[in-house]
Amino acid sequence: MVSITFSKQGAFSWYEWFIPLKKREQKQGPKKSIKAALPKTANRVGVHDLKLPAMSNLLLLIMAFFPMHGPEASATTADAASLTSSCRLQLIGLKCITAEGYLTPDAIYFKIDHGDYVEEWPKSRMRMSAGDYIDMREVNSIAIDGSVTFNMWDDDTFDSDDFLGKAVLSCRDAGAGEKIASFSEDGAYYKLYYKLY
Ligand SMILES: [Ca+2]
Repeated sequence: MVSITFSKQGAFSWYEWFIPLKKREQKQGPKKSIKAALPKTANRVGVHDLKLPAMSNLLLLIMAFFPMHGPEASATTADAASLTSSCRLQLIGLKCITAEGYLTPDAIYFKIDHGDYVEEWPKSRMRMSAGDYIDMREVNSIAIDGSVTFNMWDDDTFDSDDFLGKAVLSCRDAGAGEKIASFSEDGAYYKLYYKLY
C-alpha cells in the first residue's frame, strides 16, 4: 500500500481515497488506468488544503494536479483540440447604443473574415440609430473553422465607409452560451449578441 505524506498534520492513504472506487470495481470491473496514472511522488503544493472532493470530482482533481503523459493523454488532448477547431455560429441580435452618425441612421454591414476569404454581410444595409435592436435569431447559422473576425462598417454614401470595430468570434466559446462582441470605433457603440456551438 502506498502512503504519501502531504503535510505534517498527517498522511493520506491512496487506498482510503479509492474505497468508493473499489466498491465500483466490484460491480464494473477494475479501472486500472486511474492508478497507473498516479505518479510515485506527489506535488505537495496546496493538496492538503483542498477539501476532500466527492468521488465524482476526484478524477478531475487528480488530472489537474498530475498531468498525464502517454498515449491516453495524447488522445484526450487531440479530442479537445478537435472540439475547438470547428463549430457553428448563431447570431442573436445587434444593439445600437450609440450610432456613428448623428443626422441619419448608420448603414451597418459586416466584413466577415474567415481567414482564407472575406464576405460582406448582409448584402443590404442595417439602418440603425441609438436604441435600435435587430433580432438575428432567424439568420442561418454558419460553420466556423476555428474563428472568424467580424469587422463592422458604416456605409457612407458620400465619403468612405467608417470602420466601427472588429471582434474575433472563436470556437473556444462553443457551448458557453450567449456572448457579446462590442464595436466601439469612431465614436459608435454597438453590441453583437451571438452564441457558438
Ligand atoms: Ca457614417
